[in-house]
Order: sequence, then structure tokens, then C-alpha cells
Amino acid sequence: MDLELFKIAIQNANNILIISHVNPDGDTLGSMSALYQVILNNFNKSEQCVDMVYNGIIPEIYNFIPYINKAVSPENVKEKQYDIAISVDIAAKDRMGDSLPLFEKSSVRINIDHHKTNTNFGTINHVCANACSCGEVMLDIFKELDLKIDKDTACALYAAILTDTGGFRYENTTAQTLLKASELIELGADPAQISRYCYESKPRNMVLLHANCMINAEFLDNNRIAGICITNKDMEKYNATNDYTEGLVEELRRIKTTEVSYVIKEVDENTSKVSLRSKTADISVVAQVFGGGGHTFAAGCTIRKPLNIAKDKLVEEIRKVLG
Ligand SMILES: [Mn+2]
Repeated sequence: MDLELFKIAIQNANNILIISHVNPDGDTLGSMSALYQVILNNFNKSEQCVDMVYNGIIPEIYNFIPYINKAVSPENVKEKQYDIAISVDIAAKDRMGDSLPLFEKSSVRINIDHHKTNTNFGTINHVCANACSCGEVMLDIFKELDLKIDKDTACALYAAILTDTGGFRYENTTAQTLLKASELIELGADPAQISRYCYESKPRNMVLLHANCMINAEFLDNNRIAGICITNKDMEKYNATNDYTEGLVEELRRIKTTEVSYVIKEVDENTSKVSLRSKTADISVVAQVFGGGGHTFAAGCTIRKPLNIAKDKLVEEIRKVLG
């Protein structure tokens, strides 16, 4: 997109909505918070002009992200009409959940993302598939437009980059990623503190749920495939909210023999939600078979089948990409 046009669009708008994806993670929340702050700090807009929406639950660990407590659920703003709606870290429309109608009825619809499977659903699309995170895309936009990035904005962007690279460990970590993280530290982001918030602040029952899931994990095809099925009963046992399953699929991938890991979760009796991770095979292809998407080594989808049937269909598709 022409960034100058983006700037002018923001300048001329009376009300702006920023949309994060369902089951929000550090990247979508950090990017949303950073954009919110940059608009308020650089465009002479009042807080009433800019809204942030989230779907589902904001994981407790992300409460440290500056201004994230200002984000509301779409229900709270459903009567409003926005001049501009901006989606951040969202690959496809259905990832907006209940925020989608707000996006659809906005006159200007901007899509800022880094997923290679992005469907370019906006009236303006800014998708950088080479960026490690949407946070990195945001930082590039802010710098290109010479916008002020203060300490709180730097903190939000750092959280986005840190979490989407798995703590600077995944394939999407590049020299650029580290240079940008360094810049954010110069701007005031505190790496030790942010990493403590992101990685050492889990609720106790979340860790216990993970332990229970790991004990019951299933290993297939000479341990090349590792998977976990989670029922609503498991969730109830640990009084778990949806975000408690976060990180499990990465834990499975940590096993030396694992090539593809999956977590499949019962939503209701006919719907199952899938997270996929891989070390080598492109599992975004698997997610796309079921109408989902994502990255080469990290993807997700929803299968409209009961848990066990969905799992069998999923494993069948995984085997195809593993060869
Ligand atoms: Mn992301």
C-alpha cells in the first residue's frame, strides 16, 4: 500500500477501529496496542476516536501490554460506524470472529499482516510475508512515516516480535528481526521484563493441564507425528479457559523425533479446532485443506467434525505432506 495514503486516511478519519484476531496472541495484541498508541500520539486524535476490539479471551499473561485494557469486545461497539477499520495479524476474514461485521461496514478496510496465506480481503492490503510478525510490519510502517515511537509503543512491538518468533528461536527470526528488536530496546522496551511476562507468568492450572495432555499424547509413524486431543471434559477438570492450550503444540514439537505436531481441541460435538506445527514439511497446506491457513511451519484450521473423526482426517492429510 501507499503509506502516504495510509497516513492521510488516518488523518482524515473521525473514528478508527483496530481489530485483532480470535484467540488473540502476543503478535495481534502487541500490534493492535502499538497502532492505537501511534495514532493517539502522532495524529492529534482523542481516545474517543480510536477503538480496539478483541474476540474471546485476552490471555492473562498479555495484560502487561500497554493500553490493552482499553480493548473491548465487538458487542460493545456493534452500533458504531467507523471511517476506517484496520485488521492486524489476520490472514483471512473468518479470523475476525464477531468483529467481522464491523470491518465489513466500514468505508475503508485496511488489512495489515504477515501471513503468506493472506487472502487480501481489505480495500487496502499491506501484507509482508517476509516479516517475522505483524509487529515487525507495524514498526516498518511507523519508521517509514516518521512517526514517534515511545517506550510503551516499543514495549508492545517488542512483545509482538518476541512471541511470534518463539523468543527469537523460529525460522522467521532473521538478522532484520534482531536489528529491529535492538532498536526497540533502544526506544525503551525492557527485554528481561517482557520475557518474564510472556514466558514465566503462566497460571498454575495451565501448566497442570499441559502436563495432563503430554501424558496422554499420541505418537504415530515412528514418532514423526505427535498429537494431543483435548476434550471439553479435560478443560473443565482444570477450570481452563481457551487460551490455556497455548504453547502445547510447540511443546510436542520440542521432541527430537517430532516432524509434525498437532493439537486438536473439541469446540462442540461437531466442531474441532486444530493447531499445527512442523519442523520441515509445509503444514499450511494441511490447514488449507480444511479452510484454514497460516505459515509454513505454524498453521491452524477448524474442522466441522466430531473430535475423533476430525483427528483421523487430519492425520491423513499430515501423512500426505510428510511423504
Ligand atoms: Mn503473527
